[in-house]
Amino acid sequence: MTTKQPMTTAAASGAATTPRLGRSLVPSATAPVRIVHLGLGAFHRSHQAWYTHHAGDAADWGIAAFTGRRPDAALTLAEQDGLYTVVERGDAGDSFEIVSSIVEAVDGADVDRLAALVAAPGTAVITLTITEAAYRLGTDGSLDLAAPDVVADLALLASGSGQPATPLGRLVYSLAARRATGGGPLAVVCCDNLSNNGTVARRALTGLAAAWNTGLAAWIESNVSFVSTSVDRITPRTTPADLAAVEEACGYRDTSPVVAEPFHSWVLSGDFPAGRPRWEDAGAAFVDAIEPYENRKLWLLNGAHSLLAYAGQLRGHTTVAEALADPLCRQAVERFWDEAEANLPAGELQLPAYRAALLERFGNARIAHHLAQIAMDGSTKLRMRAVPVLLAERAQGRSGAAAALMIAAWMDFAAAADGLHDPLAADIAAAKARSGDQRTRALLALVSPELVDPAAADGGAVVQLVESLRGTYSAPAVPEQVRA
Ligand code: CS2
Repeated sequence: MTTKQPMTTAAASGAATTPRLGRSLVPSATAPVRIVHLGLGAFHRSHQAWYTHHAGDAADWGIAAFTGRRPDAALTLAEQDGLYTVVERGDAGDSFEIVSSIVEAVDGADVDRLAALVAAPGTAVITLTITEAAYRLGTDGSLDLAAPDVVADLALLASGSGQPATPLGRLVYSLAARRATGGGPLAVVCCDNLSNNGTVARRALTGLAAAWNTGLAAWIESNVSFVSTSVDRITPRTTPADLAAVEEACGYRDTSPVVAEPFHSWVLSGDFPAGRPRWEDAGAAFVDAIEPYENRKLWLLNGAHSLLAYAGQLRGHTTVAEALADPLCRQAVERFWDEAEANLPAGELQLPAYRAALLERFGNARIAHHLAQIAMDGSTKLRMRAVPVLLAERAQGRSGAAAALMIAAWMDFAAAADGLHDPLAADIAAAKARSGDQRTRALLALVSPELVDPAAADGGAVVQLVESLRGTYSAPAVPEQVRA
């Protein structure tokens, strides 16, 4: 076990009451807020906040981070002046480091504070980890203006009688404040696992703004730069044992540590009209064409995650490492990777090395990455992770059976699950009430209408393929199509 942070005097002297982490215990400068973040959770803290902490100019770049639905994460972090420990958990042991880039942790419901900070001329960057489902993408890829929470936010914005409740609504409201005060251009950096995530964020925000105030939509178009990124660092949920490990190793009490694998990657593409931290000092890469990197990560890492989440849970596993150790799950992952790899440019992406590294990262049994956490919001995730590979394979005359198996496993999981966590939970429940291939067709249409398009050359064939793969993980072996 290594500790990057020196032991505090309390730990060294063995004092009876362990002190709480905070800036008076571990003095650290408080950088001015220049980044506003929406979605204060473990991943933001192990990734963007960690990169900002490690930027050479970190002293100039403080983050004000807002929670999503609940205030809890902001309250506990605020009690520690924004400081928290990153526990880097490798195969060989843990190392501990205090991250100090978050200088303000705020309840997301405090929309006045969000608007004030977004409007402040010093604010240059807005980062987002609001989850894939929060972009409320309709199946045609644009903002679903009929989604009930979008409708409710629009009514509030139009009447001026209250403040919006969704992250997109709150951001649009805050950008209106920036426009009103002449705060000038800035960058919105989407860090959610969506392909073309900058474009998705642009569409969602301008779509919402246009439905409220066309002048604001035009202002966003000309003043907000949408940066696309591919983000990567496996960050499981923190457990009580992690809190105890930090206390024992570091000699202070931290109620908000975050555990992450040693690996981290951040690829970005886009402009920063008001500047940005030197994230490259911490290893971030700035590229012109991001799509191949996004697809490599979304398909190979996230796609395998979703496959393991559904197949693995159906086979009684709890974590990624456990599921990967099951030969049936491992075989399905390799088959899916073969299909994905056939649709990625070779060479620069170093796919064999990337796959080998993934096997090692997933196999890190010290990281208890729960399949139930990954399984959430399946309808949105499969649209990014399985559908493009399935369509690309079929366009080339191949079956796409391994990608189809991921979708079939999701359907079996959804059939067995009570209280599915999914933005389309009600539609999924309605589709589940049907039978046979009508049920499969209805569920497929929720993931992507393209899969059931009667005009497609092989219209109907995908339905039959997926239907034939249902029940694979309650059967003794992987079916013929998925073998070689
Ligand atoms: C996971 C991701 O929960 C999920 O859907 O696939 O959170 C994954 O762990 C990260 O993208 C890794 O960078």
